[in-house]
Formats: sequence, C-alpha cells, structure tokens
Amino acid sequence: MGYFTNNSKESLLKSARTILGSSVLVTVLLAAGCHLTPLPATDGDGGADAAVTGSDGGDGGVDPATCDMGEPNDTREQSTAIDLDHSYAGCVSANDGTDLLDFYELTAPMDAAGGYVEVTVSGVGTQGLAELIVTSSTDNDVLFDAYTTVNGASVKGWLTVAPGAKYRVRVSRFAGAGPRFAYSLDAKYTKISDTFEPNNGKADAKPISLNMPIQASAAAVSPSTALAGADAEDWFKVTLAAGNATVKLSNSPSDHLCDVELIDDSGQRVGENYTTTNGANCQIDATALVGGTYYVNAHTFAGVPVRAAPNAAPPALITAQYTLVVMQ
Ligand SMILES: [Ca+2]
Ligand SMILES: [Ca+2]
Ligand SMILES: [Ca+2]
Repeated sequence: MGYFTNNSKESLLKSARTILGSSVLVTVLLAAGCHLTPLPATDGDGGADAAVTGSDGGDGGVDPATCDMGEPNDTREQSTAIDLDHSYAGCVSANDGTDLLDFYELTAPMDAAGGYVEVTVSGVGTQGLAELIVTSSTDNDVLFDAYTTVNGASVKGWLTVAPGAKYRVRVSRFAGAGPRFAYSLDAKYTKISDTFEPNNGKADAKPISLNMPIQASAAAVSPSTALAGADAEDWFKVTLAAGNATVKLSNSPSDHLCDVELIDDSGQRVGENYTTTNGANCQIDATALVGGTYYVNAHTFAGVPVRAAPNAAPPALITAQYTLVVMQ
C-alpha cells in the first residue's frame, strides 16, 4: 500500500475512494493495515533515510519499487484528489514503460477573491527527471508546464485559483521512459487579499468612501485556463458632488500596468488614465462633473494579468495590493 502523508483518516478515505471507487474496498484496505505515513524529515541529502526502506537510491526514504501513492492514476479521469497544504510522497516512471503519469486534482477553497497555489515537486530521486504540468479541470488546457533536464532537481510553478474551482496536477518523467523515482508533491495555498471581490462588473461595484484610500488586488482568477477581460476588473462605486474629482491608484505592484476609468451612472466613461510603465501610478483629474453616483474600474492596461507560470514564484501583482482613493 502506498504512503499517505495526510494527517487524517478522512483524507485517507477520500484518497482511497478516488483510487478504488468503492467504499467496500476502502474497508478491506483499512482492515489490511493501510495507514498514514508522514514523510521522513527533510534531511537535505534525500538519501539518509535508509532505515525506513532499506537502500533508497536517493529517493527520500520512499522505496520506488513499492511506492504506489494514488495508483492507478495514469489518466486524468483517474486523478487522485489531493488536499492543499499537505505533502504527498509519490513515485512515477518505470523502465518497462508503465506508470508513465501520475494525475492529481486539487479544489480551491471558497474564498471570494480566490487565491494562488504554489505547486512543488521536490525530493526527486537521483534517477528522476521531473516534469510538472498543471491544467484547468474545466477545459483541460495547460496553465503551466515545468520540467528539468537535471536528474534529481525540483520543479515548481504557481497558478491563481477561482473559488471552488478544480485544477489537475500531472507528474511524470520528462522526455521518455526510465527508472522509477520517488518525489514529494506539495500544493501551497494563499488567499488573495481583496475584500472587495467579487466586483468584476458595474452591477457588482463595491461602495467606497470619498477621500478614504482602500487596498485591493490586481490578481485575476478563473476556473478556466484563459482569463476574460472582466476577470481582471475591479469596480468601485462612489458618490461625487458636481465639479472636479481625482482618482488615484498608487502602490501599483512592480510588475503591474495600471489602468483606471471613471464612469458615470449612465455608463459613459468620463475619464481614464493608464500607464505603459510597470509599477507606475495612474491618476485621473476629472473636471466639470455633474455629480451623482460614479464608478471606478481599475484593471490591467492592454490585456489581462499573468495568472500562472512555471519555475517561478508568484509575482508582485499576485501577492501585493494596490491603493486606490477618490478625492474631492
Ligand atoms: Ca501513475
Ligand atoms: Ca481585484
Ligand atoms: Ca475584481
């Protein structure tokens, strides 16, 4: 039986059900002594845990010959459900060309603004050449493909996730068949900091107070692979007196191109300012306003923000906030 690093029986049962599709077999397996086994402590050399499994060939204490976490999981329909913020010990690849792929599936929490997940395949056995592909379960298109040509090297990537949406994680040997190797899989979740979401259209605009700066996030999420323009829009509503008003977006993240629009109650745009310089501020100096209810649409200039990438950490526009104020 495989090595499960979840720390709850419930998680084990969920995984086992996914593997076997039968609660009867789960019961049989539990009776047979299938149990939760934490990953060995990280020791830096990945090979000092021989006492656990005998000679492990640099596979982090997991014996690739017997490791079967989540199997069978060689097709996306057989994806094993994984929890966020847990470490899993998997093995993949075989010289005879079997077990070429390991599919897992994660589900994003129901946070209104969504979040981002950093997926890492580490502790790769010394005979392992890892590839990590993450796709949207909605459309099966690729969010990122991270691979290495260095045996034993880790691979990682990040993606933004929409509330409740599912995404698949595929681990394999990069480029062809080869010896079986062990790895650790982690999917670390962080909530996006934006208490004004969902606000992706005029109808969902969130009220803000005059002369009171607020902070929000320019990150965009979707269950699908491609972002629509509205996914990246932040709409706010403010009441203005007749005359002049200033809309200012500052603290723009260092890799963000801001664009702010001021829109009147009828939907007519009465002002816009954007920048082609990453991290620069945007400011509208509106004049001759008639007064009433106005809307601010803050978004990325000329496109949508990045929402996934291989072999990188999430950029500032995902992790940081911008500041917005309407002054009069
Ligand atoms: Ca597999
Ligand atoms: Ca936002
Ligand atoms: Ca928004």
